[in-house]
Amino acid sequence: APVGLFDSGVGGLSVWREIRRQWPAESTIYFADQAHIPYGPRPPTEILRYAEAITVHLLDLGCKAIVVACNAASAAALYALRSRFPQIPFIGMEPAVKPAAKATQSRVVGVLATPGTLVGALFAQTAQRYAADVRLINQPCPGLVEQIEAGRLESPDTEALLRDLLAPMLDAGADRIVLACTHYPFVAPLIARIAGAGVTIIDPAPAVARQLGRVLETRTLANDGRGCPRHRFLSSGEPAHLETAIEQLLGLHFPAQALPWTSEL
Ligand code: DGN
Repeated sequence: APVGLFDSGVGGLSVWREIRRQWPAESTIYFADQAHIPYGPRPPTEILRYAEAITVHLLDLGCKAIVVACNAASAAALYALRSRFPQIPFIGMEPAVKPAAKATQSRVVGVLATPGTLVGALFAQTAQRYAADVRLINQPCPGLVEQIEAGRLESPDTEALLRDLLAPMLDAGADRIVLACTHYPFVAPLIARIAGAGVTIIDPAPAVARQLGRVLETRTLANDGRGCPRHRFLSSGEPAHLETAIEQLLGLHFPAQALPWTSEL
């Protein structure tokens, strides 16, 4: 059975890439809710409604576990999904403040996220745990998801936007930058260039993929490696857009299918 993943758009592909690297025997179904992107500015109740509908669909397609490959959706919906669908495990995104707080030398950590993630209870809990040890500079990044969806990873306007967004944390002496939105790893090279040597960027995708592996092992759901893994890509928006993104962001060619059902939500 496949592992299901979903995101508002192409960001979760940064998590998909890591899952495929760590667990090459697993089949996957990736759902991009591009009809409703961006999730960031939407109320949590609305995001939860989409997340539940997507979960029902992924269950219909036979998924054995679901990775909520979106920080905004994890913040808005993870606990509710776990209690509403107890029959399967959910793995969510958590801002990687812990490894950053452990490793920082300057005791200043920057966090980049969409506005919704930073005001959510999930983030408040995480932030509070480390508040005594490190100074967290939380930076909402309106507009950055849109640039990445449009494939503008290295363009001058994306660079200008990022320079503005990074200035406060760099001025404050941050030596760790946490990417708390799954879209952002695709601009990590640009962030690294702006931040310069001495600043480490932390992408939680490898840890999330490891966590998925532990969950599959514990529940004896891991694929035995027989048979050929299959990967499907679905979009509630424009499938051609998803195909182009897969090619541009991952250098892979996969067909994507349209799913019109979300227009009924
Ligand atoms: N990739 C989503 C996240 O990790 O939060 C982006 C949220 C959005 O759609 N703005």
